[in-house]
Amino acid sequence: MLTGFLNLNTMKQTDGICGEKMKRVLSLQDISCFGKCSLTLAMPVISAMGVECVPVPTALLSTHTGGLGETAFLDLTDHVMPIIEHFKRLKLHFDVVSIGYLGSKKQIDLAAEIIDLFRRDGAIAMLDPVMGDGGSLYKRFDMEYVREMRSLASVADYVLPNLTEAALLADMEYAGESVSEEYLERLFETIDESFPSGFIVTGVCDRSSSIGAVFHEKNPGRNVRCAAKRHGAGFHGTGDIFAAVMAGALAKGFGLDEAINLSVDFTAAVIERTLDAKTDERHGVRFEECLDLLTKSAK
Ligand code: PXL
Repeated sequence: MLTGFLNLNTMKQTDGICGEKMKRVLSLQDISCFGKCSLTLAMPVISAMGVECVPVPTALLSTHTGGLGETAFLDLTDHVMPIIEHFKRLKLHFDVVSIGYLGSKKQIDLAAEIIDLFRRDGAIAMLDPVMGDGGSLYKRFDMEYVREMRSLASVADYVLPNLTEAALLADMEYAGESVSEEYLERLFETIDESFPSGFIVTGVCDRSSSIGAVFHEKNPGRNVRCAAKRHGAGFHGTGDIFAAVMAGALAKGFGLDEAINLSVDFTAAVIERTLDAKTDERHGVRFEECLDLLTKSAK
């Protein structure tokens, strides 16, 4: 007989009954075993910020689909709603619902339903509309998928596309990573007309040697840039790192500027560490050695 442990049978299954509430993020995306992306980044990154990350895996893959060969793939679409229904029975509260890589129209529809369910209780809905990079769509996606993603983007509070995804969502041409102010003006004008959500566009370079995120503030109308030193190297999973830090920061109640700055700075630190370590681009980023920075700055 164990003594000194909580009696689990007498604990009521309602949220927050056991003491001080922790901020909590629901992270809906795939789990790829090797290659460091989606949930294998979101869970440690959000945890390092002192925020609970509750994963809801949409699929299980051996690796990401970015150049490591044929993946083993298990679709978990049919398991998502039973998990969510259990959470609802437990009356779990989420501060942020964060949506990452999805794989089908059915998963996009599920994501919209989950946003609707938890936003009623005050959750912030954040979407990383993962579809492509460098002007091309990732494997497995097509223009029909882009149209579906547009409808999901219109129900999120914040959308975090890179320039490729922003161009696809806005139905504009992709103009590379170093875009002019005039291009950004046009992009945000189209976005503002088509989406009620706030867009934070990532991976934007300027003429000097910096890279970062741009957010369009509607009132007063201006583009806010948060930038860090540019190293000219791209690593798989940096968009997922950015999104994970954003989710943790929004859950903690950081202001938008503060959340974006933290996400840009942490992503830049991780890229710098990965470059120093001369890591294979496909093997992902050396974020583990930078987590202490995040824990300190997310206090
Ligand atoms: O990093 C985005 C991502 C997430 N999950 C899977 C991917 C990718 C990008 O290629 O393939 C499975």
